[in-house]
Amino acid sequence: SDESFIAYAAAAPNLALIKYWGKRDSRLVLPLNNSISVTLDDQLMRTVTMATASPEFAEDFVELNGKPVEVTDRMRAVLQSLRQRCQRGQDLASWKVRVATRNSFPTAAGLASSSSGLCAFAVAVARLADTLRWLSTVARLGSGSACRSLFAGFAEWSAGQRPDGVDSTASQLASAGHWDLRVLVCVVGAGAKSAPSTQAMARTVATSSLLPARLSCLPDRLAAVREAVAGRDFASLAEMSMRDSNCLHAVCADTYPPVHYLTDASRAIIDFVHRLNEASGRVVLGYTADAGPNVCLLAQPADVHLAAGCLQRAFDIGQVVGDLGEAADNSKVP
Ligand code: 2P0
Repeated sequence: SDESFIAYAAAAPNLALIKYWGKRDSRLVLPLNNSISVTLDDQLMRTVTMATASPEFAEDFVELNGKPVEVTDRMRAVLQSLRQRCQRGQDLASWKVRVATRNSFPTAAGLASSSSGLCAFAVAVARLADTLRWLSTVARLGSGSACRSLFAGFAEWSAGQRPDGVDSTASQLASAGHWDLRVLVCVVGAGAKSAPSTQAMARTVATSSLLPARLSCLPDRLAAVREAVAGRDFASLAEMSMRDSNCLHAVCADTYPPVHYLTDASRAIIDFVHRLNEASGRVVLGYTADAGPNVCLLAQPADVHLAAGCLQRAFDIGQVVGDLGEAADNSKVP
């Protein structure tokens, strides 16, 4: 109809180098700790979203890759917060919205689809409502990690201190062009992840006695990552990322009942990275893994060829690393 509004948005997944794991407020999606991520190049992995508002729609409706999906409470929270802030007048604020979204990569396989998915959702609907203020807060309501995907390059999400969460926002640490890094996504399993991260992290907060130890060492680790980014210190960035990934999965194992994301195949890649670095006498690769079995490797551009060759010799590619160089993404971090 002539009266409808339409808006588009695109976002790329981000890879957490210092992980977000645990909330202090689940309704407002307020985290226990700051996290730092790097947003992947959107040429290789991205979510594209179209949002439409019309007085003719009876219900809010969301589809992912062409199929209708449940409109979750988190999506409703994003829609509600934007309806309240809508700059286009009372009509649009009461109209129902249709959101069509498409990922260029596997959904829910631990490849951070929630970060780009809910980021693009928030941006598209914010454009409909014609209000880009408070975008970080709105994206966060959709999914915590989504607020980091608002930025290219390196981003830090500050936990904040206020109970209402207005200071729990993301900001850019360094632009996309600041540092040319590469990420090799080792696709170990493309199936759905074993435990949804929202539930798993709630269980960690409720049961893990190692979580406080993790939180107490994070300020130093965050400072080291900020410094490594500012000074383009690859060895330090890679070491901090590997340590934080190991720490996250240790806390997951300490959760009761335990949460297991890594598989033997994931661990074989992790052990391989340490052997390669030791044999090379320097840090050639770093790794980091999220709420799924896939392992992301960090490398400097000059080492990508060497690393890919060693990986291919070390593993049965079809079984362990997917099709490295084909199905697996060799994403250039902007
Ligand atoms: C991260 N993860 O920092 C961490 C590391 C997974 C492991 O953010 O409940 O889907 O929607 O805020 O953002 C995944 O958690 O969780 C995540 P919600 P989200 O990237």
